[in-house]
Amino acid sequence: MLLVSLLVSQFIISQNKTKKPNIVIIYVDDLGYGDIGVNGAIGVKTPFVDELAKNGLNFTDAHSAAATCTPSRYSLLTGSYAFRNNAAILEGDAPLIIDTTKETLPKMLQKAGYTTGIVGKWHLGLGAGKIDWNKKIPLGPEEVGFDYSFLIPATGDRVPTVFLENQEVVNLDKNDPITVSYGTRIDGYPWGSKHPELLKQHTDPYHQGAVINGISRIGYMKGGKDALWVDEKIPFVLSEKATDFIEKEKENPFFLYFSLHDIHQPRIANIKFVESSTMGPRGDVIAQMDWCVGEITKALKKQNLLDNTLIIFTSDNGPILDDGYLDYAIELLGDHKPGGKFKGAKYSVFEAGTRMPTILHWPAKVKPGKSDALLSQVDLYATLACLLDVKVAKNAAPDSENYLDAWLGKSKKGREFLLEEAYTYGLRFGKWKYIQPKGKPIPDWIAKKFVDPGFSAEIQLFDLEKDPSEENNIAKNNPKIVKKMENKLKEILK
Ligand code: NG6
Ligand code: CA
Repeated sequence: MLLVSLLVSQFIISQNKTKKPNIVIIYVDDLGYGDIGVNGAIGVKTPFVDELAKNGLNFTDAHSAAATCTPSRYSLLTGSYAFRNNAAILEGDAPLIIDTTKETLPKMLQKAGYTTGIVGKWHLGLGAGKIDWNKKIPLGPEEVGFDYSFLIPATGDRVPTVFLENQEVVNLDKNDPITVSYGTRIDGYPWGSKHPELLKQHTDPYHQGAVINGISRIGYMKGGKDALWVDEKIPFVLSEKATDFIEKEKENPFFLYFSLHDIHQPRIANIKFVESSTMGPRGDVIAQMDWCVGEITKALKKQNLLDNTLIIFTSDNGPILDDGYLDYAIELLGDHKPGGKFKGAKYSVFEAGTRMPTILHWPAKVKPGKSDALLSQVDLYATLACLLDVKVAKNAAPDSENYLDAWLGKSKKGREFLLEEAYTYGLRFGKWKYIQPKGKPIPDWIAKKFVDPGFSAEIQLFDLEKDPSEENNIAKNNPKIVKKMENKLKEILK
């Protein structure tokens, strides 16, 4: 009897060891390299994220594919550079930009036996033309490879401000249909431009459309009153949906893409987090984001799944202080450095635009530590396919390369060259950083954000080992490196 139970328990242990790991990507919005405790945050504490770093691998040179949201997310899910599809920040009523005939990261994982779910920000477009928000939307996460979806359709600062569950508006009263408009003003919710007295936060002129929950947005909207989200409750709603998914799928290997609204604007923290930092709303929503991370790790622990779940914690693009809402992020910053020692921000080709806080946590297989391997999120597709021994479909993921050993900390060797997409291109080659010249004037709406996008009529080259903050352009002294990188960039872009 003893022998039998011993054998059974051995069998269970060995089964657990070979069991496919669950995969959770925690994708924070606009979080900078320096915005987490382990990377030097000042003025806000991130204990749950720091705990992941303590028991996982903290990467110091891992990148989102681009310096803005839609392009980065496109690359993450398709393994393809955004420029191939002209992917740029989308309005809230834009059609789906992912080709549904091709394999994607979630479809590859479905092939490997995973149940797939997305909870949170989508921002990759929906439907094929004009969206009817009052019916099930025909093209979206389901067609891209997600078995379950609970979405913020675009951004917190764009209409419609409603959640979609499996591509249907949650809590929609059919007698109060939703109309959305970008460009043409429509009657419905009052406009911020006309009614500043309704606002919790003032904004620049670009964010003065529909006022909903005291916040003016980009775009205009009518109807759907019962379906409107309450900004202050978003972190709770999303965390609950994500933990419900974990609980429901606990028996199967699952993939959860937990795509937080924080710390994107409007940064409207729940009262639970107000003044939890010394940096005002931007710091408070970092604390709020950290709490959401804790909800996920607690849910995994509760199901006894934390050990064999591969969590990747990262962000879609660099930090931004003023993105249009007046929440005093600049004034209250103190000594905190959102991009760490790196120059740049969201929208910028300098390092902070794409160098992301990145932690991989998988206690069953990965030893804690730090890695300076040069890595890109575009490679997660091929890397996870290799981990699971799945073949990437022939016409899919043209830019995704397998760096499994580097992602698991067995090697420090990542990419030889790495593309950084912004409003111009950056290319990394070891310690070298090349920036493609762009003589055009800085677009007005970026210039107003106190962000340097990195435009210059001249070629820029930096030695990041000596000059991590990209201050000294040494292109003229290094013609051979410049030529090599120019050629490589041409080859990538052709
Ligand atoms: C910009 C918006 C900004 C923000 C950003 C998307 C203007 C002037 N600014 O176009 O408010 O929504 O798009 O951010 O419209 S991202 O993180 O999703 O890329
Ligand atoms: Ca973003």
